[in-house]
Amino acid sequence: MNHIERYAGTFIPLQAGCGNCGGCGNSGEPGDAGGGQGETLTVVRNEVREPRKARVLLLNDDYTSMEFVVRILVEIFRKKAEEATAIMLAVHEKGKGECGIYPVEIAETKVNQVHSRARSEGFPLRCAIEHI
Ligand code: TYC
Repeated sequence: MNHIERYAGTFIPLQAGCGNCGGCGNSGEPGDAGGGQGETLTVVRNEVREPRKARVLLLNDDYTSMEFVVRILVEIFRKKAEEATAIMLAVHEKGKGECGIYPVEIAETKVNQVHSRARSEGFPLRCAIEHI
C-alpha cells in the first residue's frame, strides 16, 4: 500500500509497513519495517510545531474613557469586570499593560478589533503586539 500524507506543508511518501494505514503490520516503532516481503524502510517525520505567540498590550492615552477601556477588556479579551478594571488602572498609571498572550493571528485580530471599536466610538486607544 502506498499513500502520500501531507504533513506540515511537506509531502511525505509512506510505503508498505508505514504504521499509519492500518493495513500493513508495521507497529510504527523506529526500526520496524513491517513483516511483508519487499518492504522498504520508511521514515515518518512527526513534526508538531507550537503556534507562534504574541503578547497584546494596551497603551495609555489621555482621551479614551476608563469605562470604554474596561468594556474592551471584558468584551474582546474576555476578562472579568474586576480584572479588567485592574488592567485598565495599571495601563493608566504605567503607560502600558498586558491584555493576554495569543497565537499571532488571533493577537492581530484582537488588535484590529480594538482599533476599529475605538475609532468608531471616537477614541484614540491604541493596542500593540509584542512577539514572544
Ligand atoms: N488615561 C485614560 C483616562 O484618564 C484612561 C485609559 C486607560 C486610556 C487605559 C487608555 O489604555 C488606556 N481617561
